[in-house]
Parts: sequence; C-alpha cells; structure tokens
Amino acid sequence: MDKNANIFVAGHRGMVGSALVRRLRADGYTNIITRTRAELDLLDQAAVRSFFASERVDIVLLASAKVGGILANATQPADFIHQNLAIEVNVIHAAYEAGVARLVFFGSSCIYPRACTQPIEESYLLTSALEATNEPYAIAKIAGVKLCEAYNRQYGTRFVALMPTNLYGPNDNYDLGSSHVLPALIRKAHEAKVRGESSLVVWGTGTPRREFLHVDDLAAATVFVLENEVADGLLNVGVGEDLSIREVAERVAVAIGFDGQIVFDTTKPDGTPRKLLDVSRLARMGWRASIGLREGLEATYRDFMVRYGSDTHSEAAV
Ligand code: GFB
Repeated sequence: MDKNANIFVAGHRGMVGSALVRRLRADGYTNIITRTRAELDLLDQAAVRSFFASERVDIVLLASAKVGGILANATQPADFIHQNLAIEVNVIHAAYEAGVARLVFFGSSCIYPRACTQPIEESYLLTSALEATNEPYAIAKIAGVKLCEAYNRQYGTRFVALMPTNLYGPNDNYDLGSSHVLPALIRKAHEAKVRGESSLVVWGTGTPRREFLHVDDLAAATVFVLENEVADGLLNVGVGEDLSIREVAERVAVAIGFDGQIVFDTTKPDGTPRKLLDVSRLARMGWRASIGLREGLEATYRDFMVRYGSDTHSEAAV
C-alpha cells in the first residue's frame, strides 16, 4: 500500500477511528484525511457525495457508526438501524462513484445468529435468527457486509468487511447507560474503589461469555488486510478465546484494585449467551491478535485514569 495514499478515516474521533489514525501514523502513512461530524455529516447523502467529488481519496476506512452496549441497543433501536444504514449506504456508494480503490467496512460479531455453532465461522451469517437485544444494529451491519459484496461483484470494487468481536481500549465510551461491558466495569470498579463501596454491580447473571479484542489489534489487522491486498468480502477479527462475564468482572476488579464483592443485577438482560469468533481465516493469511486481556486491561485503565480519573464522582464526568 502506497505510503502516500490518501486515506479517509471516517469516524476518526471514536475508539476504532482514533486507533486507526494512531496505527497509520505509526506505520508512516502521512496523507490521512479526517472530518468531524460538524464538517461532514455522513447521514447527509449530498454532503458525502460532494466530499468525495472534492477530495481525492484512495482508501476509505469506514469506522463511523452508531454503536453502544446492550442497554443502548435495546432503548434506541430506530437510531441504531437508521443511522448505521444511512452512513454505510452514503459512504459506500459515494466511494464507488468516486472510483475509490479500497474500502474497509467495520461491523460486529453481533451480525451472527444467536444460537449458532461456536466458534462462529463467516459462513454462518444469516443461517438462523439474530439476538433480539441488538437485531436492528445487526441488520444494519449485515446490510453493510452485503453492500461490500454486491459492489465488488457488480462493479469490481475491492471492499472488505471486517467483523471484530467485542472491542475495548483507549478512548472508549464510559457512559454507563450506553457503554459496552468492559468500559462499564472499569468505571464501576474504579468508582467503587475510590468511594470505598463494598460491592461492584454487574448486569445479568454473569454466565454469558464474551471475547475481547483490543482496538489496537483491530487497527493492526486493518493495516495488514490493506497491505496484503486481502480482497475477501467478510473476515472475522478476534482473539479466539472467551470468558464469562463473571470472570471478566473478576479480572477487572484485580486490574483496578477493587477487593469488594461482585453482585449480579439479574433485572438486566444477558443478551447473546456466547459469540466466540472463528479467527482461522485471517490466521491462515498470517495475522493474529497480540494484545492479551491482562495487558490490555491495565493499559485501558491507565487511559481511563488520564481522561477521567480525577472527576468520575459525578454522572456528568463521562
Ligand atoms: O457489552 P454489552 O453491553 O453488549 O454486554 P453485548 C455484554 C454482557 O455484559 C451482557 C453484561 O451479558 C451484559 O448483561 N454486563 C454486565 C454489562 N455488566 C454490564 C454493564 O455494566 N454494562 C454493560 N453494557 N453490560 C453488544 C451489542 O452486545 O456487542 C452491540 O449490543 C455490539 O451492538 C457489541 O455488537 C459488540 O456484547 O451483549
């Protein structure tokens, strides 16, 4: 991949987008194009077409999305399906019209059926029903996968859909109403520790299992796919092992130094029982994740402390 390629990172301020920019800069890519939401509203089709008509873009990394944890998905289904569909349709079509050579679309492991065989292979897509708590989001992301495949087939584009498992890392969302499990537990364990509370409340039964990929590993996988001209439509990106939510809470408590009791709030949903990705396709091409959960957790907590450590005593903090 030409180090002078013009690379548009859509969603550069988010956890995935900022990790992509960090990695590209570290690897010597200097022509990185970014736009804030105020500068370019990806929900506005005319604005997106005008952007691609005025900017020379060689590669698009489509990390912009409406994302959130199990509660956000359950309470904002229309926003999740509308915004994600609009963003991907606008950007993928405008990229094709502008003759963009490569595009990477980012989905999520929730696109796969709730009850499929584990670990989940890419071929299991659309083989049975989705998890109800995030079906609107999953449908939108499945549409993104199909958009890439359809444009590749009809127009000869080389658009790739990467499906990461649950992500965590620097610049994550720590709002307890909309965040994913790992940042939520980091914040809750930190606040319980600094407030001297005796218990850490974990949602659900603690029995669901989740796989966690550090966002810097996703950025590394993305550059690997681009530099190795990988043209496959759909690729899982994960670490190949999972653990229960109870185990995650215990690991977080150790990393933060909280030694109180872990209690489970079973009035909250468990969501998908398990969604461990089969990572062998990308492994056969030569890429594997390298950031372990212990190391990743400690680094993420350090990032949390830099950003919020002094003022998480109020809900307004994040
Ligand atoms: O990460 P999470 O919100 O989403 O929840 P999913 C994962 C599991 O952690 C669920 C439990 O079983 C939650 O009940 N959990 C325990 C918590 N404590 C907490 C907490 O304080 N906050 C949160 N958020 N969860 C998401 C999809 O599913 O996976 C997204 O909704 C996306 O669309 C993402 O696909 C990757 O892992 O269940």
